Amino acid sequence: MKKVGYVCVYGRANAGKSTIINKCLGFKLLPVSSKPQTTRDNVQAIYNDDDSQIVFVDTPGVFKPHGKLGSILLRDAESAKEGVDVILYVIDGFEAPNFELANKLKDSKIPVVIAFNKIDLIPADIGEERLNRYKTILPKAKALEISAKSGFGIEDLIKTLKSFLKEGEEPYPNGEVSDHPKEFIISEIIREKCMRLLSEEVPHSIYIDMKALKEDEKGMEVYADIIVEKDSEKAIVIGKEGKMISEISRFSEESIGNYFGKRVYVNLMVKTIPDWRNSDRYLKKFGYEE
Ligand SMILES: Nc1nc2c(ncn2[C@@H]2O[C@H](COP(=O)(O)OP(=O)(O)OP(=O)(O)O)[C@@H](O)[C@H]2O)c(=O)[nH]1
Ligand SMILES: [Mg+2]
Repeated sequence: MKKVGYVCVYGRANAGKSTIINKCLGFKLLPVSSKPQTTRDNVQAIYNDDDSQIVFVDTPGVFKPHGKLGSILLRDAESAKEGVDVILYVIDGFEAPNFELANKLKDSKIPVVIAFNKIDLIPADIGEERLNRYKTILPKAKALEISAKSGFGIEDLIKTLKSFLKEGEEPYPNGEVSDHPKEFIISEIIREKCMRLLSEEVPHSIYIDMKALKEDEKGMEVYADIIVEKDSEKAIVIGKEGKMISEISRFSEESIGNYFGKRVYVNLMVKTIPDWRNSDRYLKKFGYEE
C-alpha cells in the first residue's frame, strides 16, 4: 500500500504556494502570477509516485480582505487547514518577516512543515536569521529552505511531507490530477493570462465564466466570458483595436494547447457585471458560497 494523505498549503498571498505545488507535480496545473491573490479557490492537486499519493490543497493567500469575495477567500484559506495530515506553511523569505500566521499555527494539533521559499533572492545569512525567528515561534515544526523557482529543496520537501503520511487507500486511484474538472483548469489558465497581462486593480475584478467547450481527438474550442466590474475595465481588457483581448486569447490558446496536447481555439467576450464581488447572487452563481 502507498503512503497517502492531504497537505494544506497555507501562507500569505504571493509566498509561492501554487509555484511549489506545480514544482512538486512536475507540471503546471495551478495559476501563478506576481500579483497577490492569484489563487481564488481551494484546489486539490494530486501528486503520485511509486510509493505515495499526496493530495495538495492549494489555498488563496492570506491577505487583508477587500469586500465580500475577499472575506470568502480568507475563510476558505483558514478552513482548508482543518482535517488535513500536514500543514505546509509557506513563507516568502524575501519579504520582511511577518509572524501573524506563525502565531496562528502555534497551537496547531496538525503537524506543521515550514517551506522557507525564494531563498534564491536573499543572502544565506539573512535567510538563516529570518528563518530562525520563525522557528522560535514554531519550535516543533520541521523547516526547509527552498526555491520553488529553481527547484532547490523540492525533493527534500516531498520526502519530508511523506514522512508524515500513513499507508492507506489512495483518495484518487484513477490518475486524476485535480478534484476540479477540465473546464475549471481551462478557466484558470485564461484568468492567469489576465492576471499577468493586465495591470493595477483590473485583474482582481475578473471572473472567467466558461460558456462552452467543444472537443474531439485533434482539437478544442473554448468559449468563455471575461467578467469585469466596470465599463472602464471592459475597455482595458479589450484594448486598443482589440489588441489586449487578442493577446489574452493567443497566450491562452498556447498554454491550454500545451497542457492538453491539442490545437486550441479560444473565443472570449468581455462583459460588465457591476460590483459582482459584492453581489450575493453572482458570488453564488460563480461558486463562492457565503
Ligand atoms: N525568485 C523566486 N520567485 C518565486 C519563487 N517561488 C515563487 N516565486 C514567484 O512568486 C510569485 C507568486 O507565486 P505564486 O505561486 O502565485 O504565489 P501564491 O502563494 O500561490 O500566491 P496567491 O495565490 O496569490 O496567494 C510569482 O511571481 C512566482 O514566480 C522562488 O522560489 N523564487
Ligand atoms: Mg496561489
